[in-house]
Order: sequence, then structure tokens, then C-alpha cells
Amino acid sequence: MSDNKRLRIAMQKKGRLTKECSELLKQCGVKINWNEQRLIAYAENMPIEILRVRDDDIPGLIFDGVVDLGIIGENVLEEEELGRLAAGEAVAYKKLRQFDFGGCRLSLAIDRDRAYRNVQDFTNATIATSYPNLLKRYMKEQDVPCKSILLNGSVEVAPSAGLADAICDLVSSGATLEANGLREVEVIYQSKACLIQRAEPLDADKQALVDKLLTRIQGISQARE
Ligand code: PRT
Ligand code: ZN
Repeated sequence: MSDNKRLRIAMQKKGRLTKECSELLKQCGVKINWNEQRLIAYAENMPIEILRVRDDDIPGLIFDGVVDLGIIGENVLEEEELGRLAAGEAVAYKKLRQFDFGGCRLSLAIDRDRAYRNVQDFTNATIATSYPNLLKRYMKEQDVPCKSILLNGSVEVAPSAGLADAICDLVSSGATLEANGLREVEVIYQSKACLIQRAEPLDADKQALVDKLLTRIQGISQARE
């Protein structure tokens, strides 16, 4: 185990949130010795360590109290939360703030050439997605019975491969849907990256450090406005 006097922050090792997360830490004045190979990176000037992991692992690390803070897409956070709740597990964490990066939407998309009127058109459809819990919640709210199949990659090829009638996937520019002959018909969830803290109280020194970071983050976003 590493030194538990250090504030432990989880961020995505390699992906769409990585650059902005390291930029944010830098702007907060946290000087980190990044080593590509290492799971843990240490700050030189503050009692902070950075755990670099797959984004999917971050909500669980916070829910289980293994790390103190995490930066994660709300889509992944809420999907994991719904999954745990469905399994009868309690979930607790604090959302400290939403960022203005990592923005995307989770949408339902169908074949470009298919007619579409409204969400009822998905009645009894088979929908490929990496977000079965968010999809299930939305379809339940809409009172539309459907079936989801879980794909953790290549979701957008499922309709043309004959695996599903539709997809429910993340969209930002829409270019991926377009390239696969798909049309976005319903936005079911809007997401941005956010900062979360474990529910269990931190000791006073760690909490003071979190408060200091939050003040700096606030200052950074105000300077941008
Ligand atoms: O390896 P690891 O598991 O950590 O990474 P990952 O591959 O699961 O995640 P990554 O890096 O792709 O995305 C991390 C987070 O970025 C997501 O959970 C979202 O919160 C956020 N984000 C923002 C996006 C997008 N925009 C996005 N466009 N995540 C994924 N996409 C994908 C989408 O799935 C689709 O394949 O990009 C494609 C669509 O993009 P457009 O621009 O063509 O519409
Ligand atoms: Zn992931």
C-alpha cells in the first residue's frame, strides 16, 4: 500500500479525459512527475498521488473508498451507480463539481434510411449499447419495452452486422454515426466530466487540501469566463 497520508486522486490513464485532467492538475499548481509506465504518479510539491486507471474503474474506486477523489465522465459514473443499485448494493459519493470538458451525449440511433416517428418505434427493438443501465432507465421512463445487448466496442456496426435494430452510444460530433450510415433520433443523457469524492469523511489535512484544490479550480473556471 502507498502512503495513505497523501490525497489519492484517480484519473483516466489514456483516453479522451487524460489531457484535460493533467492540464487541470497543472493549472491547480500540482507538479507531477509523470512516468508513462507507472500506475501511480506523485506530486512533488503537495501530498498528492495520482492513480492512472481505465475510466470504467474510477466510479468503483470511489464507491469502495479506495481513492479520495476521481475525475470521470458522468455517463460512466451513473452507469456504474445504476449497475450497483440494480445488484442491491448501496452507493455513496459526493459530486464536487462538473467540468466543462468531456462533453458528449448518449443517444439512440437507427439506420439512416429507416422511418422514425417517436420513441415508441423502439417497442420490442434490440438495441446494442455499452450503457445498458442508462438505456434501461430511459426506456422504463418512456414506458417502452425493449431488449439491450451489451457491446463494449464497435457498437456502431451492430445494425449493419445484423446484431441489433438500433444502437445507444455516445456521440459528440456525430461523425461516427454518419460514417456508419446511422441517424441520431433521441438524446437520452447529456454528460460532462466531473469531480467526485468518496463518501467517507477525509481527515482534516486531506479535506483542507481538497478545499484548496476546489478553490483553485473555481478560480480557473472564472478566469475562463
Ligand atoms: O481505456 P478507457 O476505458 O479508459 O477509455 P474508453 O475508451 O472507455 O473511453 P474514452 O477515452 O473513449 O472516453 C472517455 C470519456 O470521454 C467517455 O466516457 C465520455 O465521458 C467522454 N467522451 C466525450 C466520449 C466522447 N466524447 C466520444 N465521442 N467518449 C467516447 N466517444 C466516442 C463514442 O463512443 C463514439 O465511438 O467517440 C465516438 C463518437 O464521436 P463523434 O465525434 O464521431 O460523434
Ligand atoms: Zn472505458
